Amino acid sequence: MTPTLDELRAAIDAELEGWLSETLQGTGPIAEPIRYAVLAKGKRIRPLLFVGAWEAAGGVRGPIAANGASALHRTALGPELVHTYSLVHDDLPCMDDDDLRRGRPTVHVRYGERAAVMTGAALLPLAIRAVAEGAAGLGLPDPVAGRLIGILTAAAGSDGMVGGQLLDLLAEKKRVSFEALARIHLGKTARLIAACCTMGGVAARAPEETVDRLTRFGIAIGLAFQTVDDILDVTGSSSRMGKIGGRDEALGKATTPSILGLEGARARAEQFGREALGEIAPLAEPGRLREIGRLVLDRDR
Ligand code: GRG
Repeated sequence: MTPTLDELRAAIDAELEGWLSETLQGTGPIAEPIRYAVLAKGKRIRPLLFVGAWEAAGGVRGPIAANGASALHRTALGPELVHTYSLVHDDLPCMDDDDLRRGRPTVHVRYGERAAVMTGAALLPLAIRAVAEGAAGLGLPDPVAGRLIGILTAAAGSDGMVGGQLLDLLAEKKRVSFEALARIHLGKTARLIAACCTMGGVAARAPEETVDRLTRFGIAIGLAFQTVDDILDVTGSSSRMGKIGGRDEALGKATTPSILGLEGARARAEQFGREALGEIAPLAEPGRLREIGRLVLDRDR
């Protein structure tokens, strides 16, 4: 029986908890803020997308070893750990300076700035380790494991998330064109989300045409995700979101609602959603990705 989305999220949470406990044993005081950051209540959209893409690419129909599910979920931890690092650093006073995240004080508020910088730095190599271990558990040949790590690190780096974050900071309090905003969203958010989808296809050993479809799905759903994030920053409830709303306006950020208005932004998110769903329609098992796509568009946190 295919697990429901909630069951899959619970399995990913269990893998996170179990793997971190094992991996951080004996690492000293850095273990506590790492666990605090990672085990907070995140939506786990990125690991869900990885598993959804693997299913969509036909991975679910292939032979899975007895410990295959755990290995699959371990590989899925890679993008979640990169994402958590980005949240910890994004919240720092020198970045967006936020006090609340995932419903509780941010890592620098709870443990201090030095610990928060080191927590983020430690999460990145942990992410690579999770993917390497997961790929080995799935029995993937070394070049495929290397490709998975290459996809994740490219999306996280100067040409992806870090580069996008810098563009985002440089654009504060400036007039920004819609095209420039799309570049920021692509870099800071959509590249990592797309990497989850590409990695799912690669881990399933899918044909390149399928992997390309999953990447295009991921880019479109990533752009939808950031557009909805911008909308929620204006309309969402802080207690529901677990972070303070209205920060974009306070920081003078360019956002989709600030350029297109709320209705225009909603229409844009739906358009990205349609583009995304069109990409996966021909795939073997697109059901899970469709469900996650709807969740991205309809979310209130
Ligand atoms: C400081 C070296 C250095 C690098 C900075 C901070 C950073 C790299 C990048 C920031 C990228 C970023 C935080 C983009 C925003 C993406 C976004 C909308 C995050 C919220 O994701 P959710 O809603 O969060 O999935 P949960 O908590 O559910 O996991």
